[in-house]
Amino acid sequence: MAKPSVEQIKAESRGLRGTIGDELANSDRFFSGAADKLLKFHGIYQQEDRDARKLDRTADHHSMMIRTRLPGGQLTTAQYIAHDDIADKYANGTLRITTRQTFQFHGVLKGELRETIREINHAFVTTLGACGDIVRNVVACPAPTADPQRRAVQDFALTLTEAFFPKTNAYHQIWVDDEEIVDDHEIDDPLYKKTYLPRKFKIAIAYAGDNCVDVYTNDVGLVALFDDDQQLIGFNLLAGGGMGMTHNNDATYARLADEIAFVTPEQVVEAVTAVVTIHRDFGDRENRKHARLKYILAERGVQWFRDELERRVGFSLTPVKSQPAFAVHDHLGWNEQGDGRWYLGVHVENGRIVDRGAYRLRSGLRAVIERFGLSVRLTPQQNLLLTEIQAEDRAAVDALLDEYGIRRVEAISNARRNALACVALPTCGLAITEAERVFPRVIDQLETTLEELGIPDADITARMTGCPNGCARPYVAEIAFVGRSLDKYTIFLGGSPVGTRLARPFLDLVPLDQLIAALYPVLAAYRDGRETSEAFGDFVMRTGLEELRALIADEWRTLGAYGD
Ligand code: SRM
Ligand code: SF4
Repeated sequence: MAKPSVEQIKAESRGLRGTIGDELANSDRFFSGAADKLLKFHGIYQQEDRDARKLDRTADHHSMMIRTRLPGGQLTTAQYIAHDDIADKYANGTLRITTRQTFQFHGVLKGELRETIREINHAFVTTLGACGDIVRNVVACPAPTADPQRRAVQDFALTLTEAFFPKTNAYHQIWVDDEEIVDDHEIDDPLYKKTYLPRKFKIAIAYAGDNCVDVYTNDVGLVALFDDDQQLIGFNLLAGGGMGMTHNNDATYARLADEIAFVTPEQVVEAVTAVVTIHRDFGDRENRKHARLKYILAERGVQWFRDELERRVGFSLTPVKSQPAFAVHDHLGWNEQGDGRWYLGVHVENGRIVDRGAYRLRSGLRAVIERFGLSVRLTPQQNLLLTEIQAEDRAAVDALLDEYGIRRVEAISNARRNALACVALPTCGLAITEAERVFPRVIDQLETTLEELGIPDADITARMTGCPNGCARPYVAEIAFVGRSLDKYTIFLGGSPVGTRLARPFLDLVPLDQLIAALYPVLAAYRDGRETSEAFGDFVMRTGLEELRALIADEWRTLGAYGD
């Protein structure tokens, strides 16, 4: 019998129930294929430990990844501590900050899944809608601010989260309540209906002038605009961004969002809802690789999209307003909140909060958060902000972090500070190569090379992913290493330092241990040929990829240029 399609599974799921409840009660270590698809809507991915599988193919290595949903990356002290407790109690002893300001737990066993989700909910955090064909965690610039106008912008992350929350009671019945699981889902979700969206849908909110959220890579990006008196006037609405692509498949591609319209704060929820319904109604439900909103924009055109959007909202669309040029602030180090209090941005390499030898990041963060009762914000660069710190506590916070060997951002090179890598092996089922586990060593090599070239402070953004899906948003980086085949990567170059231009394929099939060596001549050319304060990505595009490729050692050039 043919396997049911995802569309069929959703349609027949009775409000995302499927067989999850029944299967939770059996003693199998994993869920069936159909339940597996629905679990994603509940924030759960069934995975296999690929290291363990390599060593022993006869044993079962299934476990679950759980993603909590944290709009704008915000957590209270108690919520952070609850996450930290769960990491030991049910998961693999680490917490993983994601590129969309959420936390992931890895290694949770099926038998403990219900307890885990229940404890997450007891901390007033949900996992519902963290994954699946639905609006995902809404990302927003995390910088805490006392300014009410700027805070209002961050509050839209919560407003939009509520607007797009799925209307099913299955989640609570299965995971949280002690009630019997009953199929009482007779009313279709008015927004998502029976089949939800054709694919995932992502929203990010940026302040004008700070693209720390990579706003152009989202299905919907909102850029908050202020007048001369710093009053919020509204948002430029962008649509149709996305990173995912497949090697050797030209029908798939990374795309930056188009600028669609300016909307006032009163119009923004209605406008974004209308965009979500355009995706719902026009997205491809046959081919999941072609189902993101970006393909609708690319194929039907911006004018068609604006007309359709205007038809669906109760107001006339206004053209986008001019906005200041973007920079990217990672919000690391000590910063003032504007109310006499401070926040401290702590660098977390590739988002993995773990104790390693003398570098006891996990214990140290817990200690400082508990001792000073701090709230936390996760950043889209996989870092963490400790917030609401009284001025008089700053020295004590520093001293406590020192005790745990936690490096201050000033001690970290720009190359490392800017780097992002996705999870990849051993948990990600789609990984072709390593990313998170090897990227620190690649950055070591990049640091050494930049030092040798006499430009140790070069402010270059490099990202790595274990496959072309783009989870660390590699295609907007100045340098991207994208997993291509066993231990080999495609190198992309030329994204803008502020996330407003896509990188282009440069070299293909470069082995992991040669990534930086292969780029050495390009980095040297940058040192010699850059204009004053010219960013690396801008230098690459001004010089031209062909000219730079001519500098590359023959052994890499003869491999052929990917995508040309
Ligand atoms: Fe992602 C799938 C991890 C951000 C594009 N992503 C996956 C899965 C769930 C693998 C799977 O489907 O089996 C990965 C789980 C790995 C693991 O073991 O934990 C995974 N994605 C991640 C995270 C954890 C990367 C990280 O290191 O931080 C990020 C979680 C975000 C969150 O909290 O919600 C993550 N993923 C992204 C981003 C970046 C973003 O959204 O800002 C992208 C590119 C933007 C976009 O969506 O276009 C992204 N992930 C994908 C895709 C490609 C989608 C496409 O349109 O083609 C897949 C594959 C899929 O969906 O079939 C994917
Ligand atoms: Fe997995 Fe690929 Fe995403 Fe990395 S980019 S987490 S390898 S799906």
